[in-house]
Amino acid sequence: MTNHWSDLQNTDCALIMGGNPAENHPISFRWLTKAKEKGGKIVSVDPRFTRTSSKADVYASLRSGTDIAFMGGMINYALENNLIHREYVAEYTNASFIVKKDFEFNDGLFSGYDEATRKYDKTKWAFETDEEGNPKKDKTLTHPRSVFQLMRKHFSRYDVDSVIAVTGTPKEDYLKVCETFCSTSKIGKSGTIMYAMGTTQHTVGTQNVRAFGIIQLLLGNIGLPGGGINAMRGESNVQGSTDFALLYHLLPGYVGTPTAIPEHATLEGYNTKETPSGGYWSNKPKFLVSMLKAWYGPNATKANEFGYQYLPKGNKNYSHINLFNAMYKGELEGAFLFGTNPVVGGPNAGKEKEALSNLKWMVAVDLWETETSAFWQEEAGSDPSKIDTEVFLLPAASSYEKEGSVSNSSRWMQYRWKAIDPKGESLADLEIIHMLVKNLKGLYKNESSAAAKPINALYWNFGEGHHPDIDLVAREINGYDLSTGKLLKGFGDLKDDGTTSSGNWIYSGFYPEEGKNRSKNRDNKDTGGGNFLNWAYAWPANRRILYNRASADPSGKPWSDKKAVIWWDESQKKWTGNDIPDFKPTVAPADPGGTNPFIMINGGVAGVYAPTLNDGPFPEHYEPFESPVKNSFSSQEINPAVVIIEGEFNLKGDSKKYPIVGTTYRVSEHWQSGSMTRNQEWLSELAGHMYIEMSEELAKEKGIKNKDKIIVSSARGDIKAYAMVTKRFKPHMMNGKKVHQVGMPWHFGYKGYATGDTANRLTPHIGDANTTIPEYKAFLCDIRRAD
Ligand SMILES: Nc1nc2c(c(=O)[nH]1)N[C@H]1C(S)=C(S)[C@@H](COP(=O)(O)OP(=O)(O)OC[C@H]3O[C@@H](n4cnc5c(=O)[nH]c(N)nc54)[C@H](O)[C@@H]3O)O[C@H]1N2
Ligand SMILES: Nc1nc2c(c(=O)[nH]1)N[C@H]1C(S)=C(S)[C@@H](COP(=O)(O)OP(=O)(O)OC[C@H]3O[C@@H](n4cnc5c(=O)[nH]c(N)nc54)[C@H](O)[C@@H]3O)O[C@H]1N2
Ligand SMILES: [Mo]
Repeated sequence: MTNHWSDLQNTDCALIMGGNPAENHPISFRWLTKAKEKGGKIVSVDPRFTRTSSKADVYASLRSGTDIAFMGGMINYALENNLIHREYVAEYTNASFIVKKDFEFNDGLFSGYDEATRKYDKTKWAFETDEEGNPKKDKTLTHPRSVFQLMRKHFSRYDVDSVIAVTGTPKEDYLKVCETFCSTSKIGKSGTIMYAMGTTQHTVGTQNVRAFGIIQLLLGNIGLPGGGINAMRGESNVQGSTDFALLYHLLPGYVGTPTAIPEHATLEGYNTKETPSGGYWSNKPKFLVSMLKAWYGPNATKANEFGYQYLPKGNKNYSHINLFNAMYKGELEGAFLFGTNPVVGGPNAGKEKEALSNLKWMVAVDLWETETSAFWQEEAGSDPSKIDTEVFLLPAASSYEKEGSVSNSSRWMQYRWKAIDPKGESLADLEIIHMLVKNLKGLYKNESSAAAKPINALYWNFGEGHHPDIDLVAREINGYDLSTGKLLKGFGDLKDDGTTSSGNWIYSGFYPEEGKNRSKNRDNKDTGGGNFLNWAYAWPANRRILYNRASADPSGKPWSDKKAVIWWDESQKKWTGNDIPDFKPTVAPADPGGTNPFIMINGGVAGVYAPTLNDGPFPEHYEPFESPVKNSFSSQEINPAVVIIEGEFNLKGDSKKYPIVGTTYRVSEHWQSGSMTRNQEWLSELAGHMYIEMSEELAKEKGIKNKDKIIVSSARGDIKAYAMVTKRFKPHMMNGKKVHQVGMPWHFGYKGYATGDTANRLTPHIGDANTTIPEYKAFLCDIRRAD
């Protein structure tokens, strides 16, 4: 989130699209209700009329997978009706930058496309630069090759009629959404966009979010209270886990992992290649070296590049779908599954289950025996005599049985104390890792092989015995001044010469020498503007609203007093306000850095044009991997930059055989793959069986009645479920063609009290062009009665 949960109370309009927070993020509604009391509006855009939609002032339906068309139309609407904050756009975004003549867009393709590799040469999208290498600008935004004019041209194709012919949204609903949300372009108003998996789980997921970014910048909504782009995160600590390198291509604090390219062969080479000349990332070498000092301690020296060579340098994409593809092909020997149940939660789950049987060994660490750790059993539909995988199940302690911090969507690191002792032999994940490391170090201590070196070098100083000292872990994350042994004040003090350490630079400052672990802060007094600065610790630097410099004009005066966050106080000659300023606060507004509110980005302004993405600098509508209609915006059917995994892992359905759009979602009563809720009697009673939700019109066409047993099929398989016939789905009209959509929860499996077939046996094994997140939200299927 750029903003945070309690800031939602400040919004004049919340556009909730690709998320259903009333069920999945219910705390948000505490703050949205306050916003509504003050006259704020809620807009819900979802293929299904959800519990969120039922609380909205405006609801619009769309066919799954058409969000870029929907948002492209809104961008066009804002530009054509001059509903933009022009000064903000000219000063704080790259709309004024001039793009080189090499940039072109033609029939769905940007310049630089290579069909054989399905990749773009992004140098074709570069900016014109002056002698010093800075982009040339035209702040009048009239230059024909300014980003602003190219954007206007690109989105002019998204006129209302072309858009609704693709999305299937009723015209009056569509116009009402555009009008309501674009009204936040007025000075003194702010609008927020709240999204989650309905946005990201698509082959165009990243560009869906980009479209949100563009509209929010045009409306001048980023950096303001009640504004921003707010990704509602999922699992309670998923924010924390991505901050701490859950993703295969990142080290802690979003520093990219070194890869097998020649430039990354040395630390110096890596730093030269990966450090931009401007923006806050120009400090990257300080973050990386301090992290290496935390990992390898005295074994990280200038002479050995601070242990840089201990880091693995692969060149493979090991995101979820690629990892399972590699497993399926027998490329992996073993796997540790810490708290994950892919036999229910993974795309094309039937095949992911088969992939597990190609492992020699598997360790599952979980509270329960899940469909995944039991994948080899007969109950799971497997033949145990044919499976050689050796499976270990280690019992894990639940969140109430251990202490530690979780970071929520607001970037708040919040400490939680243990409520009860763990049951039986179960241990905290941290204890399991601690024992594993100690044992590995013991095993390798007399070896000097390449594999042994990083294990021997690893500095693991969290206490002896089975129980690590969690306070020492917390201090290591914050980091030390190694010359004095004192804890650091923050990431501003990090150095690249080996004299500081920090396990994760973005968290540096949460545990300063003076005072205590600030994630334990629990003062619930509103410190101004709904920011609660003394509750928990928000990274970075306890800052609550990112890019808050953009809430004031270039001279440092808030665009409006109603939406003030920080401002330049001329009498005191300093920046002041309700939040920690998001730029170098010591300088006057006119000084260098003082007017560049997007400090992470080289150049200091936000990108309405993004020449770094894999699939183009502007979002463009493409159909999902499986779609019932032809793309009416160009002759490119699917995102041209998507990597297609060939073979039986990724069978593609034909729209003649599978004419219905399918989507998957969550319900309040269940949690994820269901282990945490299907094992609870009371929750199982509330939502006891797998079901498929469909419109009355579709049920009638198929001769299906409410509660009938039906079969849902896709190119990947068949599942059984109960029919739930509702008014919440309606067929969409696309260019005169009627297209039906069905939806289903993905929480079910055969274990526990509430059982049912697994929705993911239907979903395809394909992912977004930038992140490879699977396309769980739009695929093709068909339904029929089971008898
Ligand atoms: N009760 C409960 N709460 C949860 C979870 C849970 O399992 N149970 N899981 C947590 C996790 S890990 C996550 S990631 C979050 C996810 O939170 P959400 O993203 O809110 O979860 P979903 O219900 O999967 O999807 C949201 C909505 O997207 C809609 N949708 C489907 N296709 C499209 C589309 O193409 N465009 C648009 N605009 N909308 C579409 C669906 O109809 C659905 O209402 O929830 C978290 N909260
Ligand atoms: N079709 C479809 N599929 C989806 C999605 C969708 O929208 N549609 N959403 C996707 C999303 S957003 C997500 S996040 C994934 C989630 O996919 P998974 O992470 O595989 O699903 P979970 O059920 O959250 O798995 C968590 C497991 O961790 C265990 N657990 C709970 N607490 C602890 C603990 O403290 N320690 C350990 N070691 N284990 C613990 C639980 O018992 C459970 O078995 O699913 C994805 N799959
Ligand atoms: Mo998630």
